[in-house]
Amino acid sequence: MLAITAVGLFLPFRCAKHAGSRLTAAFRLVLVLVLALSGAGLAHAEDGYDLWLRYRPLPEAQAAAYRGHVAQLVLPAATPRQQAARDELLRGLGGLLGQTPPTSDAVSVDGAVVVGTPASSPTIARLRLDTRGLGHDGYLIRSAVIAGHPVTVVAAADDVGALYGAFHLLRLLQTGGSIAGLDLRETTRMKLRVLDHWDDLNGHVERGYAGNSIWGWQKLPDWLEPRYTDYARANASIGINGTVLNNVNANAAILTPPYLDKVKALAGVFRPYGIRVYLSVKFSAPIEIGGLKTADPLDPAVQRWWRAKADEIYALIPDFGGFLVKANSEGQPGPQDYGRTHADGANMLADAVAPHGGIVMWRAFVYSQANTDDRAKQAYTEFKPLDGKFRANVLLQVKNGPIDFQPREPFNPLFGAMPKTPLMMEFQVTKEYLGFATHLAYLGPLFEETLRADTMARGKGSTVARVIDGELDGHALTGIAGVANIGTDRDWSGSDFNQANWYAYGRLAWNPMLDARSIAEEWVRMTFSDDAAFVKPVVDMMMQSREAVVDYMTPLGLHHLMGKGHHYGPAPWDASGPRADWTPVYYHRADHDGIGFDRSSSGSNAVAQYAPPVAGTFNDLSKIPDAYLLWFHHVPWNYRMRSGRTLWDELVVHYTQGVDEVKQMRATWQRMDGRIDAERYRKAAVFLGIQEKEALWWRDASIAYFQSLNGLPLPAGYAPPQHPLSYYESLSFPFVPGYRP
Ligand code: GCW
Repeated sequence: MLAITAVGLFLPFRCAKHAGSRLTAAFRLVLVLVLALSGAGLAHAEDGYDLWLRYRPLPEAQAAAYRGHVAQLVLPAATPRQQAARDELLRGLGGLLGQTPPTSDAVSVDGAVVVGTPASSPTIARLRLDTRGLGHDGYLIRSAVIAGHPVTVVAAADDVGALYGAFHLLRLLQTGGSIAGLDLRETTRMKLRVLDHWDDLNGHVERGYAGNSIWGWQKLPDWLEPRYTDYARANASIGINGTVLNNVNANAAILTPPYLDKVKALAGVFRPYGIRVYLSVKFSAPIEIGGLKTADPLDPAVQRWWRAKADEIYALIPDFGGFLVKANSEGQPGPQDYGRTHADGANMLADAVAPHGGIVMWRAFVYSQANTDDRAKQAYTEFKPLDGKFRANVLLQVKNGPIDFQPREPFNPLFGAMPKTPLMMEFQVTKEYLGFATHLAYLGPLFEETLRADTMARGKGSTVARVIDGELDGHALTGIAGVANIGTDRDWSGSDFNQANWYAYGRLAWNPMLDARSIAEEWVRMTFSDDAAFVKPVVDMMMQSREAVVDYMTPLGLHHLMGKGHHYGPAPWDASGPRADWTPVYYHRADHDGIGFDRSSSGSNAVAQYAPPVAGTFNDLSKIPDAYLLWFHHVPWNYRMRSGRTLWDELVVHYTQGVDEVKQMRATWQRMDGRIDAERYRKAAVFLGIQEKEALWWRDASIAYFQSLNGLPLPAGYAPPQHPLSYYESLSFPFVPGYRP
């Protein structure tokens, strides 16, 4: 019965969209029964699993126009990587156009698609295309004529470039792009484009809101979930070429032989897709699993242990990527436990993997309870003096902002401050601080804002993007990491809209200069619908969504006001232990008279960590953008804002606006009912409802608390909080997902 109801509900949308026609009621009923009996309706439900690689049939007119351009596939399939490109094209073209083109060794018809490298494809070799300068990953897509036949050529210097080119060609078809007269050249400057999984060996995902870890450690190495291959396809489609399998709060067991066998099995699944595996390592592993008494990086026995461990790993996985390390931060062991520096620790590991071409990603997310200085300053204080002291195969992995993935932070002052060290960006794709799974918050604008921020370190135009892509200081080793939002949920990311953050991260990793709006557009067309009446309003809604979160959670530069530990919901009142720099009151510093963290030259002087022109702007109340005001300044509640309002009124306006923005998003989405499948429509609609409730909770709890300090009335026309402050303070959340106590 259930199946029949479900199929009956979904059909009108699916038919209207795919067949472009209305079916008679009788015919529909017959179809409902047939589908319900066969179960096919449910099997093909739009449950988000297919991500942006859905390859559903294009409208017939469009498909017909494309078919003439993809009448034959001329491509090698001698290696697993070539096979992957071939399989994807067959799957994609078959799905989009309703028929798979025949494959052949040579062009024999108009409209052939020729894919490969000069080494893999004699046809490509004969074209004598200039594939120099494409690197391993780059590719050309060109319209050409071969043996009198118009063809489309996807050429690269390396098989992985050809695979990326194949995905690009499919993207053109999925987004309604023209595939005539093509002359595209794509390269990337970002060498390492990595997803960091914060997955524990017991299946829990730290800050994961999409179910458990997708790695089935217990069944590995024997059982290879089909999902692993789909994961690799999705990543390859956006150019991600590395995956760190385990949490930076690492368990040393990952380095033991049974686990390394499992890692090897996963590496084997990912290899055809150009993805290398990396592991997070625990600095104390030589003690925990090596039987040594110390993990001192200058101890020869410790060095030998790591070298042997690296040799063991590379014997199993010759293309293993290297190590990611969180050391001396939030309770993790590290070189400072032995009076050594972060450089000593990183270099010891770098020496172990160097003979195999491996790298070390050493995290700069380091701050200490013992240090009473402003937490925002501590990473810079720690690492800036180490510039030039790291081995050539070490990257310093720096979070986008100086605190911790907040809805808005200024860029991290380390960008631009360490010219002799390759700095790797670390973004968070999982929404630890932006509403978990349910809030619709498209992170493209957040990523873009950071990448385009001008550090002014080497004069105007020294953007963060140019720091990390190596251009500014001439680094060839470059990288970017995103903390993954992937789990066992059928839709991978906890919501369909969260998939856009995975997608946007990958696209920006490939090219940090892409703009967030175009990426959103591409994603919407591939994921939901190419219908202009859907794409425009939904992209507008996505583009507005992150600012809405900033407004209802942490406007005007406020930050870190969430509940301790679980990070779900507001707790600006919290002043409890165990350490000050984990409490909201440390960050907002509000009292009866004013609010904000004074990081100006009269306060902690964190501004001085930025290049002088940037520091000058942040330090000066008349110049600082409103968005960063309370990050850098402590001001009275009656401080006069540019709008003419007092700071207090302005805060209330922003909080309220945040809630209103979510209401608008809901209204926009309601207008989309019927334009996409009912399953995904409904899920997003319900999630937006949750978001509205929680946005109001953030607003009301924040206003109630700050009002309890300043005793000021709300501006006219603004509703008081729904509940007294004591109600918000009484809420507790011991079981939220992703929590690490
Ligand atoms: O954002 C904080 C998280 C921790 C995380 C830490 C880090 C992996 O709350 O869960 O631990 O940052 O980035 O190391």
